[in-house]
Amino acid sequence: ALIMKPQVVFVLGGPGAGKGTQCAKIVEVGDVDNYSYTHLSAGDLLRAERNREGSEFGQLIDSYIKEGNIVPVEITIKLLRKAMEETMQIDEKKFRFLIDGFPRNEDNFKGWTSVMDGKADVKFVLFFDCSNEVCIDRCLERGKSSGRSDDNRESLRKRIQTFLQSTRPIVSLYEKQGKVHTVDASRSVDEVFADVKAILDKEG
Ligand code: UP5
Ligand code: MG
Repeated sequence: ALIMKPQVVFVLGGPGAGKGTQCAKIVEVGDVDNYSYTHLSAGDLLRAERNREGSEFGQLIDSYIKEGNIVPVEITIKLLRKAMEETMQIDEKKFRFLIDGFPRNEDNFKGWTSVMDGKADVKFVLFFDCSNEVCIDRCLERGKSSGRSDDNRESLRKRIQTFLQSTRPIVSLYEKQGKVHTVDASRSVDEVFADVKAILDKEG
């Protein structure tokens, strides 16, 4: 069978901007409206690898996440590639991916380019723009029940700093390529999704 080249949308935004929430909604409407995306959260994949018995990277991932630092790209790319390949093996029509929370810095960007250039197409970037205050409030609120080791004030301070210093420049880089759709993510889930849906209706 002809294996399609993965079509990728990178989903970026600060901690708590709503990347995961909006990706879940995109997947939900997928069948009805014809864009059937598979959601891959780089953070979720890293947390699963951290928790996997026998993982050689467990300790490293754990400390990086707590400190709000960005895990070396070799590890993240390996997990993303594996997830994409497994998805397409099960169903070859599932070649559209929302890659949530990646690439977060230059190391990620260069790693993706060197490994995936020609193997996957980056269609565009969905950027959820949200003030630091709103981001922090949402994560602290979620922290009451999320069990996430980084939903506390100290980790959040570092996550925000990492976002501004390392991830924002990557968004700018894609902006220069005309590939970014920015959405005001400080509004309600449904208001944000209305914009997201309009973008997807246009871009496919
Ligand atoms: N919520 C969502 N939308 C809302 C809205 N419009 N109005 C009101 N509330 C809203 O949402 C966060 C919370 O806000 C939820 O409680 C939600 O109900 C509510 P969510 O959709 O989870 O936001 P999201 O942007 O996904 O936030 P998340 O915390 O997942 O973002 P991060 O980017 O910080 O976390 P991620 O899991 O991507 O990464 C975690 C860590 O992993 C990183 O800090 C890093 O250490 C590591 N990492 C890497 O090293 N490399 C990678 O490539 C990826 C991650
Ligand atoms: Mg998330």
